[in-house]
Amino acid sequence: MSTVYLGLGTNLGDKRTNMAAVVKLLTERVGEVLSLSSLYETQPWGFESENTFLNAVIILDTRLSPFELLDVAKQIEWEMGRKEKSDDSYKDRIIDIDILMYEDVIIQTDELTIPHPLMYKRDFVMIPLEEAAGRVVKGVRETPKTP
Ligand code: PH2
Ligand code: MG
Ligand code: MG
Repeated sequence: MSTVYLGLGTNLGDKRTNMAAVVKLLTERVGEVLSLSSLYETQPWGFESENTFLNAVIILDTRLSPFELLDVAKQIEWEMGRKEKSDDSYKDRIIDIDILMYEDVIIQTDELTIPHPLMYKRDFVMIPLEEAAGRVVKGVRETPKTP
């Protein structure tokens, strides 16, 4: 079993519904959820859009390899209706699933770079990551404190 940290983002359509759908599909196809951050409303970073984002970080245990996980993530994005071509420019999207970290694995290929090379620069990743990771101690699920 490997622990994987995923960044989730959506800024089109019913964003809360998109988040609920992606969490369900990840649970079914990737593995058990160890932790899920709150949903954060964020301004578009790195491009102009009138559509704000919802962002979150989810931590799961998985039996998938990093490249199997990448394929599953792309497949879920596709099934949820993400149709824009992936070129270098950022665009509005129904759902984005980014692999932030996978155990302590380092991968640098054209297809996949882990850890995610821009994660440290992005508050919309680091703030939910801190929240979600703070609840996971060596893969043991902890009950979040009630507010
Ligand atoms: N994703 C991007 C580019 N900019 N901005 C916000 N607020 N949230 C995102 O998830 C996001 C972004 C590229 O994937
Ligand atoms: Mg992204
Ligand atoms: Mg992406």
